[in-house]
Amino acid sequence: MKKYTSIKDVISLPILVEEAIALKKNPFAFEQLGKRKVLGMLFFNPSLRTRLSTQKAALNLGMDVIVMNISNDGWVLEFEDGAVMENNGAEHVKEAAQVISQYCDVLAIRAFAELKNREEDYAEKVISSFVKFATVPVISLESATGHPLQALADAITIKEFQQKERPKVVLSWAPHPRALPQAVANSFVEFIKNTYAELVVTHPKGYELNNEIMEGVPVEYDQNKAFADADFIYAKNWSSYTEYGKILSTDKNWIITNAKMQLTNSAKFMHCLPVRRNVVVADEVLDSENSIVIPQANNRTYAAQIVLKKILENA
Ligand code: AN0
Ligand code: CP
Repeated sequence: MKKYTSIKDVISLPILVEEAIALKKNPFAFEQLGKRKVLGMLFFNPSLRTRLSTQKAALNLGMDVIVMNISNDGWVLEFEDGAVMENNGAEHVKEAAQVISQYCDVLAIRAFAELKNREEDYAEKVISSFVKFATVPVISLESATGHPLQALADAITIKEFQQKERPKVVLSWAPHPRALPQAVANSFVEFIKNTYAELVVTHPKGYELNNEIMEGVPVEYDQNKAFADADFIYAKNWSSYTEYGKILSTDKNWIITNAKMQLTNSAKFMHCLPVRRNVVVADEVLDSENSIVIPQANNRTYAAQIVLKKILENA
């Protein structure tokens, strides 16, 4: 693997999932592979799971890790080609990416959508500039439009918990007081489409995701209907893609409650976390036996570890 910024970098998702599950059984089997190799992580946004699980994955492979909260501690970066840098930008990504590449063997970056301009966000300015100018492999830790390490962990979790060959997996929009990116939902759809599961997406009108990503995936606007016979409910809020970055609904009927879960086939409940309790999902669901959000978060380590392993092996 030469980089990991989207599903396009994955040759076979089912095989990658199997390999991650095997690695989870024997996490220190490759502790020599990363010896004297450095993972550099740059965060433009906050993180708990991504930062710690990716660091742990690197340590399991014998790597050293350096981390920088680049928004707080770094120079403001300029991304525009040919910019006359009289304003905020103090350093161009051209230099920054090349310099950082001399300090590390793999570079991982978190840079969320700004949710102001759809074209700019979907052009992936930040991560694609680092891919272009860095001289080492780049990993996405959530970019403007995707969160591929989360989606890989989600695919691993579904594989571990599924009780039938073709489980019904429902991605349900849920309310949230702040405008959130579509990244987690986009990657979840792109990845789960590449498994044997039956995927259905449910959301209020106006929350349609990008057409290309949704190609071949049914949308059911009635959440109750979508939940019928579901084996997995994956809750996530996202802001509107069509009316870009807007909150069009805060309808509390979309909160995931026990009554909603009763409509399913005793579905497992999933969420990428962090989650706002009793806003996105009721305590009764999150605290129930059917909630698998904690093992799901644990799988972030093995998702990151299989990706780092493939990058280190250039396989
Ligand atoms: C972020 C998002 O929705 O993209 C990160 C999720 C992993 N969530 C929040 O900002 C709450
Ligand atoms: N799920 C996830 O990416 O969590 P963090 O934002 O805490 O890293």
